[in-house]
Amino acid sequence: MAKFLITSALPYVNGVKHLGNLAGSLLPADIHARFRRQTGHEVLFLCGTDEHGTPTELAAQAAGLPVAEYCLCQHAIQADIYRRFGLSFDHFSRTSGDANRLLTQELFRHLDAAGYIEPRIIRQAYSSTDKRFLPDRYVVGTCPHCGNPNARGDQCENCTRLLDPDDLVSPRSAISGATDVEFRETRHLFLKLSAFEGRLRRWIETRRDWPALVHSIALKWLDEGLKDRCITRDLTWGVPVPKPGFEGKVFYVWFDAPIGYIAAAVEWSAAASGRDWRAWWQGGDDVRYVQFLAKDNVPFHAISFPATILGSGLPLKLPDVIKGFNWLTFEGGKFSTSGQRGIFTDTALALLPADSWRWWLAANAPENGDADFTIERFVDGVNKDLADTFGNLVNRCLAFAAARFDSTVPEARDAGAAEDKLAVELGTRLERLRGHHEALALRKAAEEVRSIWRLANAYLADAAPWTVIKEDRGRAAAIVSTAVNLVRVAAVAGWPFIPSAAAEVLRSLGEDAELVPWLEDGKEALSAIPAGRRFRVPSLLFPKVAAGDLATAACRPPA
Ligand code: B3M
Ligand code: ZN
Repeated sequence: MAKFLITSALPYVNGVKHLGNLAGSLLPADIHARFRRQTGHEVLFLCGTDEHGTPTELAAQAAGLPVAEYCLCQHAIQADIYRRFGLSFDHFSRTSGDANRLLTQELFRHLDAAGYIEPRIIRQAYSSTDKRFLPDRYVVGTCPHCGNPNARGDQCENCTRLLDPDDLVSPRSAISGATDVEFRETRHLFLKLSAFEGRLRRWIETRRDWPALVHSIALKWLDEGLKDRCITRDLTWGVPVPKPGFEGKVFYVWFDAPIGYIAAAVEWSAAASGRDWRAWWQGGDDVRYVQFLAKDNVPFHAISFPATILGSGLPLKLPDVIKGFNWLTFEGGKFSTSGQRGIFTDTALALLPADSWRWWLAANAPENGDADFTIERFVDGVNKDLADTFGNLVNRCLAFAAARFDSTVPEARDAGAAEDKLAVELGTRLERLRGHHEALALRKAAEEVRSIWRLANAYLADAAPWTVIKEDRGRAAAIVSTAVNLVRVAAVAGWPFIPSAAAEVLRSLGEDAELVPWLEDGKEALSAIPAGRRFRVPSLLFPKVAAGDLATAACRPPA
């Protein structure tokens, strides 16, 4: 059975992330990790905070803290939020840790020895007002490709193109706003990306199972021709460049950040005996590596990180699938961290259970196009799916069963045609659900879960045990037994999406809520809980939400 190495893009450490960040990598990765564990696969699910680079330095500066202290504290805040969101990482790492420093330097040495690193003199933005070089995000200006007036020195968020600071029109300092930006000569190291064009093209062209979005972004890059990339910076915070003549410089954040995926496995491995990171990162075809990330991260994952790995000559895995996401927008506009626009993960948790957010964001994931979050659609969606469908099934069924069958699963001797038909239908749906998960089709998987919940409700409504029991207690017992099993099926199928509510339901049924094995067969699924098992009715799982409850959701003090 294949092992699954799963990574989510590493969120920048610079402040609490918004729901768009959750929806576009962290959450889908968690849902897939949970599904694979459910189906009996060995899973290593890794993530961590991306702590280097100018965004971090700028944020630390704004917070008035030394950057290392700022990172330590912000890492802890994010780790806690993700734990409360039920993100089941095997390890949540930090790119500023020793493991990543050592690995980054090692990969660099291999690349250098293989001739893929070249020193070049470049012109770097320098501000006399600030008395310093202004790499990457320290300089902002107008994008030469799309005209976005707030493009950053490393990338335009609007058109996703990677930039060099001197591509910007009318550059200005992000620190002081100074426009006295001049370009001074400084010596830096370049990764010869152009040398990998052929190999990357052959590799990417065979990846027919990648989402079209990812495939086309990667191919567009290749079609435009790969430019060698400067991988060092005139900064002090970062991984030091281990090469004479480059003392005092550090690697560019996008050089060391993806190496953080490997470093996370190294740390995970070191934390307990019997773990070997090599069995994952140097594994053969028995390991499938799936990456989850937003579309602006695709070039780094499909082009520059693979080039780093290929060029190092080390036997490290390339991703088997890159699952890229579009944008989640907020009430018709952009979620924005800098503008503090939208709903942020900490606020979300203070307002509603994690599962409510998880469900809606997965069911409406920006998978095949951008998706818009509105309070109205959110409230409508979670009320219908979680309160009226899943929650109603659990409560209606278990409350009736508890009252009329003494909180004990009855015998199902009088099951008949209705249950046979249900079993067939359920079997088909479970198989479809599995297929959607395997295809990383998140929205379709959520849709199928919803259909299973609806099927269960429809069965209960049609079979009407509350009427039948007046004349035929045996038949009512069969219906109730089936329905209690359906509640279990609803929880097991929903578990990757709403893990804590599902676990609560399973516990109330006397089931193991830690290990939630997949259901293979409809008939078996309907008779899994033995007659005589005691159960309890869980307290209300999803109270109805009113738009007014969320009135404060998007209120954030300006950053
Ligand atoms: N921190 C970018 C982002 O959150 C970045 C991902 C790194 S993955 C190695 O958009
Ligand atoms: Zn642009």
